[in-house]
Amino acid sequence: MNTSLLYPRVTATRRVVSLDGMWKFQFDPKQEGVAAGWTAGLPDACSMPVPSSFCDIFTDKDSREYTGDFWYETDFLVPGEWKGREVVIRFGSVTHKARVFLNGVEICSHVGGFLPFNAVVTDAVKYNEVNHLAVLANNELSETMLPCGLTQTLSNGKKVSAPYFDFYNYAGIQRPVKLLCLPKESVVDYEVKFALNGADADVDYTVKTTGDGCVGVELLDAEGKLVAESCGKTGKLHVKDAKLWNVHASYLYKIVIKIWNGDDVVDEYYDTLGIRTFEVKGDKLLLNGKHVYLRGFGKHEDSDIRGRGLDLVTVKRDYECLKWVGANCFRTSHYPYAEEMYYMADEEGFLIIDETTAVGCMESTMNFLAANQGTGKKAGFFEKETTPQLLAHHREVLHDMITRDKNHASVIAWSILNEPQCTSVGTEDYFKNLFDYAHELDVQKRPRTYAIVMMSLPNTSRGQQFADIISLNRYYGWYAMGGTGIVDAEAAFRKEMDGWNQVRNGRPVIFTEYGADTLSSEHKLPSVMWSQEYQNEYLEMNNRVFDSYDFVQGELMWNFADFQTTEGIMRVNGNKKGAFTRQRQPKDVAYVLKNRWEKLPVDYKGDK
Ligand code: BDP
Repeated sequence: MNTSLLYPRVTATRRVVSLDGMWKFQFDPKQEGVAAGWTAGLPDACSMPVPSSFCDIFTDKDSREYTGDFWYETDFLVPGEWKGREVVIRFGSVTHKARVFLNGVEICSHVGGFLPFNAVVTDAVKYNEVNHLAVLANNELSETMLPCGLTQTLSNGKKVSAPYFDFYNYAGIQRPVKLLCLPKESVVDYEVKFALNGADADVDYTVKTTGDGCVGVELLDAEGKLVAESCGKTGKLHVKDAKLWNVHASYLYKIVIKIWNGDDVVDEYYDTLGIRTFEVKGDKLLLNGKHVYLRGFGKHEDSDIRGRGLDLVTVKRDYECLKWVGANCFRTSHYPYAEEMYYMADEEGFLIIDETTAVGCMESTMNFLAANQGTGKKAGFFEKETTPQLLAHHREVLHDMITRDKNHASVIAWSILNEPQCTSVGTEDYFKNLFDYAHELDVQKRPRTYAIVMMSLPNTSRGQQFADIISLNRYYGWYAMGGTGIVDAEAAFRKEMDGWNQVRNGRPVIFTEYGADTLSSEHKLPSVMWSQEYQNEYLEMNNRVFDSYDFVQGELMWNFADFQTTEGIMRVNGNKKGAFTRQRQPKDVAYVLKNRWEKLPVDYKGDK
């Protein structure tokens, strides 16, 4: 089984063919497809673009809200020259579950909707002939997989999703599908860690392959000139006068990994590589040993009609907006994003806090959008009978996220959960298991964090002890003490911050969320909540608080752009806390942010 999560590349030894385009699609509410032979052909299919979420493409509510099994199918040809090599279909993501059938034979299954997986079809494909690919997907939510939620049944028998989280449960084949031809002996993975010695740098690498062939590794500079080389599955590349990767000043080397058999190259893989170090030292964040203050947003993969489907135009526009507003960082709330996002961050010099899909690990009033979940009384999310199952899945997600993303210069920290219920005893075992695992998986030992919910306070949070960076999601002046109450909100906020100072044990605090819903259509003097004026005032109050505490080392506003959520009385066709509209146009607050962030030195609050 080829489990390589390397980004697909065409090289002298590898071929990649895109399978994206118009596929066929059909809902399967009665789960009859497998028994009825739909793997050979869908009886009543419509066209559906891949990649995309299917939801917002439809004009009827039943289709948009469809919850249950659904099918995709397409045909493709495998060139005869590929015989004797490894043939793999690589899915960027299928949300949330998938079973893959080739020419009627089940090849593999996968759980988790935001990371890639491979279907190895070497023995199932017909060469120089048309092959039939069918994917049976499912978008139901549960408490044993991530993100957490429920699947409910309406009185008319239709299933609906009840997410424990605040974003629309978009589903489908949301990222590219690629057909790969690989050598039988191939590079499966590589990892790097860096040490800076004066002007030079050492790159320690480890390469994993499927065989015993000799491994050679070369490092080329941006002009393609060889600057270091080494051989063996582990080794060191010594780079003289290394050009370091930096915020808004990226420098990317190219690492080329080859497997040799005598003079023949058996496999070749390459990747871009930024040399940098990142660490938490005392309450400071150090990039290449120099202090950096984070500014930016929590984001979503979310855009009109496409839903969460990868849209490169949106990806590019987002980076243009991020640069314009003076941001240097974002969190991939609340799931690992498409790889193209990370490669652009490497290129543009942005810092990423990479988050797993662990959102909704709580039953409380915060789950206001999930019908029947707003009791506010339940506790002990990590003490259920089903917790071991959830933990096993969470470990898989963490494993695959770190495996996929560890070599990106842009990725500076792992966010292991967002707003979990973390005040009961069971939290500790659950957290320890995952925080330890993250360190085990990451050779760079990047800092680990999780976003701490409002109700989890310095004296009640049992999870914060495991974090290398304390990340707070706080809404003083919005969910608590909004409007004229903002004066009290500021006082309460400061009181809580004094509390964190008592328990932080020298660690830095960053804000992974703060924000106020704002309709881009609303202006009001004096301000009222939901008006653009109020969002500005809310922000100014928050900024005052951030500026008064030196241990606050970053501010990531919620959210970069307005985004779609489940409908409900708390949301006006989605969450409107964006600095930009869903169409990526600035609200007034974007200018307030720009004005602040462009003036804040990179090393704001660093040692003088
Ligand atoms: C936090 C969540 C985030 C929500 C946000 C909000 O982490 O997903 O969208 O609050 O309410 O609870 O806007």
